Amino acid sequence: MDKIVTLDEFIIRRQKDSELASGALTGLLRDIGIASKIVSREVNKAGLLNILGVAGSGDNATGDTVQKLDLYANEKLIECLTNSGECAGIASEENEDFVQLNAVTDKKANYLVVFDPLDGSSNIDVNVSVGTIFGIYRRKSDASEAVNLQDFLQKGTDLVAAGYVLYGTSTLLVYTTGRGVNGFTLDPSIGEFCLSHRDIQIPATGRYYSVNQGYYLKFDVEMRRYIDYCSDLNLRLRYIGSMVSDIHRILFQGGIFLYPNTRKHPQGKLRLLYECNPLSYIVEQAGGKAITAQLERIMEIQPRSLHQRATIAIGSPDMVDEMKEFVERYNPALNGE
Ligand code: AHM
Ligand code: MG
Repeated sequence: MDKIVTLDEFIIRRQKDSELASGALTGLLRDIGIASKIVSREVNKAGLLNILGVAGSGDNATGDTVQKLDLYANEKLIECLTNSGECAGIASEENEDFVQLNAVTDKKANYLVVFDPLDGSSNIDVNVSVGTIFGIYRRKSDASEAVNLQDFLQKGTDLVAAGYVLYGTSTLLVYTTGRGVNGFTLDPSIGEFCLSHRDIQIPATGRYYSVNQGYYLKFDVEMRRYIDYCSDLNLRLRYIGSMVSDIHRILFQGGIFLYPNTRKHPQGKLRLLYECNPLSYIVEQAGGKAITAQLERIMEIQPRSLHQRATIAIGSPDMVDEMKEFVERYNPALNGE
């Protein structure tokens, strides 16, 4: 049997042979790992809490307030990131503004973490997988000053690490620091994330496409043409409504995930900072591609606000290229019509 490599061991080993990965980054990844173990435990208990809780009152049987899981996950991440003193501030999908973290040590913190604490949380009540998505940046401002908005408005190409945690049939943490993508499965019996998927490579093409086809009539003509093409090819449509799960399938089995502009969401629905950028970094590191429905590389978009949305087409490189060809061929604006 192969020797078990825990997440901690792996990141410490990587730290030794990489210029980029400082001890601080190692500490941050470890903090996120700890927070996600706690969240994983609560996600697994969620069904039970619903049974024991008094419906609608917000209290469980013992009188404790039952907190919404996405807010709970948000708090746990902030708490764990505060503890090590390596994180100067966070921006979260759950907070309107960024949050300056006052380190419990007097260390100067040089990193910022952006995250969606529990993506797809509307799926929790029906026992469908959800996930945490995170990205880590080096701060631009001086470590002796307070963090500012510009620190957080960095492009995806500035990410120093990104990852996701999938709370599914098992809990899996997948991350990159720009040197490939590796996956770790939580072994609940020892409470450790153990290396289970080394150097993940996305297939060049695949049999799956993932889009909310219910919005078909609200998509632009070129996107409808591309979706018709996928359907003509008899590709398998899979849409969980939980982006981490959909992207996870595509990362391993190949395919394309689309969230284009609709009439309700003319800029797309998904958030650039918390969802699109970190997942694009991972997919690109695994050999895939990620662009907007307007064909801009996601990672090169200059963010203008914290909660900015983006359209996205992400996945196997050949499929994203094919989608691009459809847009170039059928987008009236690109054809001078
Ligand atoms: P959330 O951050 O509010 O959970 O929304 C993000 C989720 C993604 O996980 C998923 O891909 C998408 O919203 C589904 O949206 P829709 O129901 O419009 O298809
Ligand atoms: Mg989300």
